[in-house]
Amino acid sequence: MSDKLQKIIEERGPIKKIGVLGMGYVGIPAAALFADVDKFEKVLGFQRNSASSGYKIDMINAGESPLKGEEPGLEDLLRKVTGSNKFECTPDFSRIAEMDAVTLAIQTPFENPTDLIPDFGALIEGIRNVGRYLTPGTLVVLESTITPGTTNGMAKEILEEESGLIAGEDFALAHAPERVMVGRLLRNIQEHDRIVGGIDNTSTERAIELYSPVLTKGKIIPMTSTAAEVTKTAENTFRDLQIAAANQLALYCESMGINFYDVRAGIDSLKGEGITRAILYPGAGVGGHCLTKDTYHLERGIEIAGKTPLDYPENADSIYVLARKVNDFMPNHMFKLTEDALASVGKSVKGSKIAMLGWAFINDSDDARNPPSEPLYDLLIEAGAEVRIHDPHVLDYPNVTIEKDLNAVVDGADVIAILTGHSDYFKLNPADIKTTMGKDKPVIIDGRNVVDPTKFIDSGFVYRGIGRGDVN
Ligand code: SAJ
Repeated sequence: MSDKLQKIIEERGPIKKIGVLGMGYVGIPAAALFADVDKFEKVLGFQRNSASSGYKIDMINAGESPLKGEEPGLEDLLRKVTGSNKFECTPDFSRIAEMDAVTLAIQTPFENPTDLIPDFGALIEGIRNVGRYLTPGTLVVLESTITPGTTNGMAKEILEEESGLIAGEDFALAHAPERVMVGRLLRNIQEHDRIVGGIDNTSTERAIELYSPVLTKGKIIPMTSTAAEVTKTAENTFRDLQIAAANQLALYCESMGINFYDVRAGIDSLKGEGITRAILYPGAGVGGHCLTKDTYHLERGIEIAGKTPLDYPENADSIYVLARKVNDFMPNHMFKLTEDALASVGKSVKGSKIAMLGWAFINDSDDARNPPSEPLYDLLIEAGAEVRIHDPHVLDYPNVTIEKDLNAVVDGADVIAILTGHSDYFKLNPADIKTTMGKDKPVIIDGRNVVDPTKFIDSGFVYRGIGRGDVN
């Protein structure tokens, strides 16, 4: 604990002004919630006035949310905190110098997962901007999901280089990873426990002061910055691993001609103290901005933050990376099911009309970051199929046409393939769909266990479903 930093912070007094870099799915709700705290005087949202995202500045200052999709409570809160001038969005990064605390919520994709090379370009630019205007006693918090060792490594170095100040001596530095899901951003920030990891105790204490007032049901869980980085990357890696375990079991069930969901109910029935059997759900693939990359951040953590050589079985793959491979394989399996089903009615993928239902990576959302539907679409096009895409929520996506009229998309199709579990698709009526397809032997491929196979088979469909070896 540096007494010097402690002293500077005491002289500076309680946190009053907060800056948030990155006006996206994490930064905007976080900034609005900070601004809604009485004891915080002012919140600035820093947004580059770039061609691609500069439009957000005026929208936010007009109390409107530039985020796509339903976000309960966000627009009302934005109108409230911009109306009272507690929250303002600005492209003027020099005002960082006025802030007592600055958070960074900037995307951290991977450039090349195989070689574990992240694309930290946007994050580094953000950290440099903070470093340029950093003043003694300021708290800097990384909220982005990052490779373990980044806060106390790359981020600290850049901030010190740009500011000439010393982390832990002149300014506080911490990692407090976001844990939000689209469609419930505000609630997730208020109700999930908050992991707070400083590079030292003073930094952790200052970060606790920042986040405590925003929490309603959630509590603060303090730890070191590296432990916080591992907590975040590992919780997503474990979820991805659980999904991969379900996907692998589903593939086994198909091979053995049994129903995954019977097995799942069976396994899930073993209850009692200490017995947790969190079996997740198999499906057409894993998408989104988080599970598709956080495993690689964790893996890279060994390189960046490893202090002693890793002791691990020789020539054995990381089970986490293997899980990524299994989940990335599922669109290929959807293609295989489509090919098999068409062959069973004497057709091939080439020349067949395929109606893909669902482009979003998650149900009832318009979020189409890394959608599992895309690799399947590419495989079908490559194989010479004619593909039309329906999604009730996603407006547009590069290089594909997303349609809103379900009947038009299904009209004349040989196959309908369900990729996303949107609520609309649970209401599909087999007889109506068959009529619209106008085929004697229409095919349905269910990648999200949305439809009742019996109803479709009884209506004359050839059915294939992930994990449904009993009826495929
Ligand atoms: N999926 C399955 N089977 C399942 C659950 C999900 O195939 O049983 C698929 C979904 O269809 C989707 C993908 O996985 O394509 C990701 O789904 P998700 O429900 O994990 O959604 P994310 O990625 O938006 O949310 C995750 C969450 N992480 C954990 O629960 C550990 C969320 O809490 C995080 O805040 C978020 O990542 C993030 O931002 O890191």
